[in-house]
Formats: sequence, C-alpha cells, structure tokens
Amino acid sequence: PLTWRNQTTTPTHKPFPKRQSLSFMKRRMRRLAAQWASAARRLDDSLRIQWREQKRVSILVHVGFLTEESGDVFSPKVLKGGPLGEMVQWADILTALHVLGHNLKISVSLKELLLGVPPGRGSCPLTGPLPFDLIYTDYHGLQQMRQHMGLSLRKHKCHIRVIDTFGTEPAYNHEDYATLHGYRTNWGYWNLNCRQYMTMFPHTPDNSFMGFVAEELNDTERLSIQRNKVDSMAVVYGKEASMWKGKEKFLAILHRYMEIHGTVYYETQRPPEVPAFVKNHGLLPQQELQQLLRKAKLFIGFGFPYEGPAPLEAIANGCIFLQPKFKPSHSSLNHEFFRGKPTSRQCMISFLQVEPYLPYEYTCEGMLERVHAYIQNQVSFTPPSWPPLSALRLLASMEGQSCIDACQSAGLICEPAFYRFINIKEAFSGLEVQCEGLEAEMNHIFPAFSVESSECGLQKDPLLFSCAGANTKYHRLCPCRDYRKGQVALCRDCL
Ligand code: U2F
Repeated sequence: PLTWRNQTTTPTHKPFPKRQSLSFMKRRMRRLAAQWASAARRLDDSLRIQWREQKRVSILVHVGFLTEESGDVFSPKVLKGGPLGEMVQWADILTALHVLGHNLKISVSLKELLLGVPPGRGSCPLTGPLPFDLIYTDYHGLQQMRQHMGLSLRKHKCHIRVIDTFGTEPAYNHEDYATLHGYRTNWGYWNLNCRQYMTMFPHTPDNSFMGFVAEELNDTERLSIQRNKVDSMAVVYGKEASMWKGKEKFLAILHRYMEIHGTVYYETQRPPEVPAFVKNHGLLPQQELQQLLRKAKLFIGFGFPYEGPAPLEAIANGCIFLQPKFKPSHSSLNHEFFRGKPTSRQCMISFLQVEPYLPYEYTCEGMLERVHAYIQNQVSFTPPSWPPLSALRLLASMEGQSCIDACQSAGLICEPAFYRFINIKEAFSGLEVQCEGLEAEMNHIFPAFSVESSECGLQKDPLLFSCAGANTKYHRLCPCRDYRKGQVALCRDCL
C-alpha cells in the first residue's frame, strides 16, 4: 500500500465534471476509435508471438496539468484558441494504453489521485509494493505526488513516466549539477533516469519519444485529395489572434499569390490582428480543420507555435508546410517562450516540400508498437540491456558536436542506454585516442577527450550521460545505434 501524507479527508467518487479539455479528448478518442481498432488488428498479426507473452500491467494515469489544483489553465481556453497539442497527446496515450489491454486508472484531479491509490496503514516511509506497475503523469502531477507522498515517492521513482512536451536534458535533470552549473529551471532537477521523460517529438534520444498520432488516409482519400487540391489556397498556423500580431505585411505579400484562410477564435467581432482579406473560419472542430487542410496547398506559420500536431496533420493531408527560420535559433537561452524549460534545444526550421506523408511512428499502429515496446522492455533501466547491445556502434564526435549530431551524421541515433558500456578507458584506445591524463568527473560532456591537451574524461555519475551535451573543446564518445525506418525510438532488433 502507498502512504499519502496530509490526507485528512476521505475522497468520494464523483463523475468527471464537464470540462472542455476532457470533452475535447473524448471527441478525439471517439473519432479515431476505428483507426485504433484496425491498427491493433494489424499489429496483432505482425507481433503475434510476443503479443501473447506480453505483460499486462496496472497503470495509474494522473494528468497533472488538467487538475484544478494546478490551476487547470487549459480547459477554459479549449474553445478559445488555446493550446490543444497536450490534449491531443494525452488522448492518444490513454487510447494506446487501453488498446494494448493494460489495466488503467485515470485521474484528472487531486481527489481522484488520492482515491486511485489506496491509503496505506503506516506512516512514511512506506513499505510494501506499489499498487501500480507504472504511473504516467506530467511535471504538475509529479509536484502533487511529492506533496502528498513525501519521501515515499523516492522509492517508487522508477515506476514513473513523465509526459514532458519539450523534453528534459540530463544537465537539467540532475539536481546538484543543475544547481552548480546554471542549469536549474522551473521544471527539471528530479534526478530521474532521463528516459523516464516522454516527449511530444523526438527532441533528444536522452528522453523517450512518446509522440501522438495523426489520421491516416486510405487510397481513395489520397486520390481525392490530390484531385481536389486548390493550388492557390493557404491556411495559416495560429488559432489565437495574438499569434497574428504584426504580420500584416507578411500576409499582404502572401495574399498577392494565394487566398488566405485562418482558423482564429473570435467571439463576436473579427479580431483586428486578422486582415479583412483573410477568410477566417473561426476555431474549427478537428475534423473540419482536416477538411480544410485537404483542399489547401500550403500551411504557413508565423514562427509561433514553434511545433505542434497541426503541421503534421497538414503534411499528412498533402500540404506544404512553411515556417520562418530564426537567426539566431530560439531556445531557452535567448527566448521568453523557452526560458525556464529544462533544455537548450534550438528551434531550427527550414522550408519543407512534401507529398501527403505520415511517418509510421505517428500512425496508430506505430504508436501502439512503440508504447508496447516501452512497457515490455523499459522496466527498470538496469541490465540486461535494452536495446540489445549488439546494436551498439561507438563513434567520436567532432569538436563541439553533440552525440545527437555525431550519430545522426553517420545515419544512426544516439542511445543513452549504451553509455555505461562505453564509459571505460578501453573505449578511448578502441578509437585510437591517446590519453595522457584520464579523470572521472561529473560533467555532462563526458565521456569525452580533448585533442589539444590529450586529456580524456570519464563520466562519474550515470545520471549525467547526455546525448544532447556539446562543448567546443571536446570530442565526445558517442554510443550510437541503428533505428527502424519510420520508428526512430526502436532499433532493428528491439522487438
Ligand atoms: C502547440 O499547441 P497547439 O495546440 O497550438 O498545437 P497545434 O499544432 O495548433 O495543434 C493542436 C490541435 O489543434 C487542432 C489541430 C491539432 O490537432 O487539429 N485544431 C483544431 O481542432 N481546430 C483548429 O481550428 C485548429 C487546430 C504545442 F503542441 C504545445 O505543446 C505548445 O504548448 C503550444 C504553444 O502554444 O503549441
């Protein structure tokens, strides 16, 4: 049994109050139900043997950002152009876990959280097993659990998976290191294994890519989209009027070439930020936006939102997606939106030209395959190794290059699970690096070497193994692996 601190009231069971965020998620689940079902059937055929052997686990899903206790700032904005990306992802995660046949308990309020986890008999620290094999939550949920579980949370840390849109890099996750070296932010410093953070996009392989899905087309739909494309029709990426501010000139030029459509929320009057020549449909239900994208040739952003599900949906519906490129790239170091987020990732966006295209990892089947692999294999993050060690390829990065980039330029992906196998002095000799000095240090760049000083460094703290880290003075040792086409999270022999 789990023990909860400060639990003074006995929670009572109440149905979910009507909240727009939950209604949005429910509508999405219903609309995509048939796609999920047929994906499950296909996966069932291809994974038949493993399927039968799969562990069914008991999972608590606590969606912290939707709880009233964390302010629930999203719900009131669902119908007003506020962010929907996070709700798209949570709806898909819930569906995937359900379709995979696991036993789910869902909580979107502190009361439900306390009700979902039976109160223990003793006081902290708790003994006894956790009533759940896994807990999916977010940073808000994690805070709430810490508040209510106190020290006992530590014991159950390895069961937790944090849905973390923007990602958390190792230097930000390690509490002491972050505090000492200027990486302390509003969110990081939980000392988790970084693969416990599950992101919306595959930002850094230090984290696990969770993703979401976009709708798939059948052959008839594909043909009809290609036939009915209106070459001169553009849709703007930005459902909130503030995103259009100061873009009049940009829009006037675009309007010389194309008819411009928008889906900007308004109450009674047209928002002044949206020029009169724009055909504004108001915020559309998801399926109506899909229809608009099927006709449009171009989906065009103003830079913000930087990323989200909509561009993927546009590309899947045969649009070209254009987004401005920033110089210098925006990141938590120079831009308000990213400030305080536990990552130094830069947003580099270039012009894309696409045919209707949806990578396998963003299909229902791809998401089911990936989540299934995580649940079955990412159990304790300790040996035996997953991914299998046979996939390891050791590389040295160029000076100043991260392992993400070094592996990528060799057609591979950085695999943080392999760092512990290459954090040895033999790895340097294997790459014919002469080390005059060899130290073990807490530094998120290590294992690495400097050619100038002939110094080699090993990593002292496994929590600091980082694919994302880079430093102009060092070549890094990089544990790379192969990946499945269209499913970067998994190596060829991972299933
Ligand atoms: C991103 O969140 P957003 O909600 O702004 O992400 P979008 O890419 O706009 O897409 C979210 C969904 O909104 C839907 C669309 C997408 O699935 O089908 N939608 C709609 O239903 N009706 C419309 O008229 C227009 C879009 C990002 F995902 C978050 O992580 C960030 O927090 C956020 C920052 O603003 O940007």
